[in-house]
Amino acid sequence: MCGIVGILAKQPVNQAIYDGLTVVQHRGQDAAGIITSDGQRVYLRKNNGLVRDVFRTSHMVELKGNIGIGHCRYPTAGCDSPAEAQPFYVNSPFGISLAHNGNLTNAKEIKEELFRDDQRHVNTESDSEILLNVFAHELHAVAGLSPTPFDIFSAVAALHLRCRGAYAVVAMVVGAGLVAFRDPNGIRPIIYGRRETANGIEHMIASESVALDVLGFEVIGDIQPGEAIFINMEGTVYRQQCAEHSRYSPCIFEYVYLARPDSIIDQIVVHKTRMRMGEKLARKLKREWPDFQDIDVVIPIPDTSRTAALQLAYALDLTYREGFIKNRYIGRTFIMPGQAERKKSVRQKLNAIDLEFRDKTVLLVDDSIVRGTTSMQIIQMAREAGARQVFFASAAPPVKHPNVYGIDMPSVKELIAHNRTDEEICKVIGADRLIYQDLDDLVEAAHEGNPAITDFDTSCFNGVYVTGDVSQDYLDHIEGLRNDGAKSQREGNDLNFAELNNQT
Ligand code: PIN
Repeated sequence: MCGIVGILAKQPVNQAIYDGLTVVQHRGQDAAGIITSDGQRVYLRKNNGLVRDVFRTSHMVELKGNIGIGHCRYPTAGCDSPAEAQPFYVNSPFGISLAHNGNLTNAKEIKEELFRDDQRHVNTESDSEILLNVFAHELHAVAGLSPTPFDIFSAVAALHLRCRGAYAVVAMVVGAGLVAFRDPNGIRPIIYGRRETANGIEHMIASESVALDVLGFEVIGDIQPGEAIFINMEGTVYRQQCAEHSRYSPCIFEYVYLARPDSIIDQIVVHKTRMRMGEKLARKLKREWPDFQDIDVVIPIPDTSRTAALQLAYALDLTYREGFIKNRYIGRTFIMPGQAERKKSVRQKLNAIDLEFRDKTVLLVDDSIVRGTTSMQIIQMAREAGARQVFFASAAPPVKHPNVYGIDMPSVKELIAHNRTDEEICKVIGADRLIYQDLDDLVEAAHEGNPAITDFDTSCFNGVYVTGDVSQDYLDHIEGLRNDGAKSQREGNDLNFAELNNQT
C-alpha cells in the first residue's frame, strides 16, 4: 500500500505535492519522493524516510515547475532501499515519470519481456519501474512528435493488456501533461479533483479524497476501473475507458483499516462503513452471546477500531470507554516490518488506564487481527490492569490468505487465523471469548455505501482473487519473500532501514 499524488497547477507545485503527501502518509511511511517539471527539465528528490524527513528546504527549492507527482511508499516485499523509492523516471519518449500504488502479479514475466522484446532494462525490483517502461514503450510505439490524448490512451490500453494485478498510477509526461489510470478491477483507490484559483483551474490526482479536501480541491470523481485521465499542459481534461473488460472490485481492506476515515473511496464513506461494521458486529454478538449484558465496558484498541467499537457499544446499550492511551509519536504497528520490532512497540505504544479494567468484564475491539501478536499483548495488558474477563471482537473477519494486490501482509504461516479455528485463535491470543465479523456483513457494510458496487476484493479473508489469475506458484513466490526470516535478512542488510527506525 502506498500513497500517490499528482498536481498540474498555475503556480509551483512543490509545496502542494509535499502537503498532499503528508495527508496520505498513513498509506506508507517507508520512503517518499517528488518529481516536478518546468517543461524543460525534471527535478527529483526521493529517499527512505517520512515525508517530513526526506525533504529539506534545499530540496524543495530545487523542485521547480507547475506540474509534478509524488509518492510515499509502504515497503512491499523486496522493495525497501532508497533506489526503489518512487517516482521513477525514464528519458524516452518525451521524459516520463511514474508512481503507483499496488502490485503486479506478472511482474517477473513482464520484466523478462521488456528486456527480451522491447530492449528495456529494468534496474530495480519495483513494479513502478516496470509500469513506467511498459507505458513508455507503448507510448513510443504510437506517438509522433508530441503525444496526443489518443496516443496516451492507446498506451494505457496496451499496458492493461500486458500488466496484471492491482495498480493505481499517476504519471507525468514532460511538456505534455499529467496522466492517471487504474487497473481494470479498480482494486486500489485513485481520485481526481480540481480547484479554481485567481490564475485558473488547477488539477489534482490522489490516492484518497482526503488529500483533495485538505488542499482545497473539489472532488470530481474516482477514476473508474480501467479508465485513464489525461490533463494537458493547458488544463484540458480527457478521460477514456482503456480496458476491454472492466469490473468494479475495490479492495475491502481499505474500509477495514488502510484508508483514513475522512476519505470517500468509490463513493463509499470510510467512516460510515466502519460504523456499519460496528452495528453488524453488534447484531452477531447479540445472537451468539445471549449473556452479552454481562459485559461491563467496551474498550477500543486505538485508533481505527474506535468508530466500530462506539457503534457496537451503542447498539448493545453497553458502556463505551477509552481504556488504552496511545503514544502518538510512535509509528503504526501494521506498517513496521519485522516481528521483533512489532513485539517491542506494542508496549511502547499503548498503556492501560487501570480503573477502566479493574474487576470488570471487558470487551476489547480491534479493526482486525492479522498476526495476533498485538491482540495477545493487549489482552495481557488488560489482565494486568485487573480485568476479570477479557473478551475480544474483531471488526473484520479472520485474515487467512496472502494479499497480492499491494498490501504487505505477513507470510501465510504468520497469520494467526491460517489453519486455526476461532476457538483455537481465542486460546492462542489468551482471550476468554472471541468474536469475528462475518465476511457477508463486512461486504454489506461497504456495499450499503454505494449499492452500485456489488463486488469487492476480499481475498485476504476468503482466498478469492478478483483478477482470477493468481497461481499457487505465485503465492509460493510471495510467501518466500514475506516470511520474517527473509524480511529481517533484508532489513539487516539495509543501513537506511536502521536509520529510519531511529527516527520513529
Ligand atoms: C492500528 C490498526 N490495526 C490494529 C492494524 C495487529 C493487527 N492490527 C491491524 C490491528 S491503528 S496483529 O488504528 O492504525 O493504530 O494482529 O497483526 O497483531
